[in-house]
Amino acid sequence: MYSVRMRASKGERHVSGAERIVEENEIQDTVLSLLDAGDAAAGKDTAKRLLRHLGVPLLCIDKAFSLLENGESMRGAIIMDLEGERLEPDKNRGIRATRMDITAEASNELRRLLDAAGLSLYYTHISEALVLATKVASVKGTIAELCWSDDPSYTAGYVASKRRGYIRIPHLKKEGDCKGGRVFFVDNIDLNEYINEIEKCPILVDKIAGIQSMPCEFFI
Ligand code: WAQ
Ligand code: MG
Repeated sequence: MYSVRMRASKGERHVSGAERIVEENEIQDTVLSLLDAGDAAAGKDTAKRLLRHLGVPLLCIDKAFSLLENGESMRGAIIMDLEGERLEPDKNRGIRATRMDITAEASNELRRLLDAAGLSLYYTHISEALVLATKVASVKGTIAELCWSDDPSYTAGYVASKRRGYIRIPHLKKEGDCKGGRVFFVDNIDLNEYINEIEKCPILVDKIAGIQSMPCEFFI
């Protein structure tokens, strides 16, 4: 395997660093992804615009970001209503979306599309997150989901919704930051029914609609 290391500095000042150990066929994608020492502030801005576009009030968006940026790590997700109230019964654990998977056929199609888009390195993360987000978006009462990983070396996240699909944002935090999490924004739900559906109803993803670039109106 190969060690790929990146360090960026301006004058004496360290700007960012990251490293991976990867297989030979992954070197090129890895170098590109490390060079893209992207701008988390711009990513957050894009995510906020998307959430506004989906009808999530600014108050909720600000609260959600502050919870994910500063909160303790949770096993599950925050449920937030459109007044900004947290509804999950256990605030330390959150609610866990479970009982979901993807068919072999849809999974192959996803792999083919990600390869073509130069995203094969992220296949596992994307596939897992896409399946989870598809389930969450399909449950009645979900307006949108905001997510980014708590893995310090994984900066990507997404805004997902039934209306606009899974919108991937490569940088929602800086390399090395171990804060992350998920917020399900909901409206008009019966809480017990909602939790029951998220946790207990099985969902099998059997079709991938496609991949496209983010509509430019969401960039700053
Ligand atoms: N149900 C609800 N919340 C969950 C679940 C679940 N099954 N699993 C994780 N979470 C919450 C929990 O608070 C974690 O700390 C947080 O989400 C992040 O989980 O490249 O890797 O597994 O397009 O670190 C998204 C971008 C990556 C993928 C998400 O999440 C891409 C990721 P992680
Ligand atoms: Mg994690």
